[in-house]
Amino acid sequence: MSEQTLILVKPDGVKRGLVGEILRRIEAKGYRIERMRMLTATDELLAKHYHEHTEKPFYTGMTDYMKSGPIVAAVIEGTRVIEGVRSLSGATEPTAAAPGTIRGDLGRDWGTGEIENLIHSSDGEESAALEISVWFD
Ligand code: FUP
Repeated sequence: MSEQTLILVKPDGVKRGLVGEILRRIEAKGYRIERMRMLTATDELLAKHYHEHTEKPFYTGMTDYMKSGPIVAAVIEGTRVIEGVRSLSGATEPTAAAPGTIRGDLGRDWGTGEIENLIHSSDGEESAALEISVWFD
């Protein structure tokens, strides 16, 4: 049974010219881009998207980074795509993310105090459905 996940190429990915490379890895794996748009995130969209994190100490800095430039939002489709794109993305911290992953190969700590990790991908069926509705309502 095919499923869908939501990815965001974050502002660092767009600024560094990595939109093509990140989408290339997802497409090369065999998944299909079902919808895509470029936009600049707002506080309102981010509060819905990151509703689990709104009370965390890192929330303001993280959302400032997420609003710092355009992002690319896409719906990706395929069997077990949620798990598959999480695996392609790698661990949250790019310094520690395994080589071979998007974050591990293309990301690093830039000393800004924020985790600039290039890509967001939904972590489960429920969050995928919610996040698709946030960015493509
Ligand atoms: P991930 O599922 O890997 O995208 O990571 P989380 O959902 O745990 O966190 C979402 C985003 O919050 C991360 F991409 C980066 C940011 N974050 C921080 O800035 N500091 C933290 O301690 C944890 C997460």
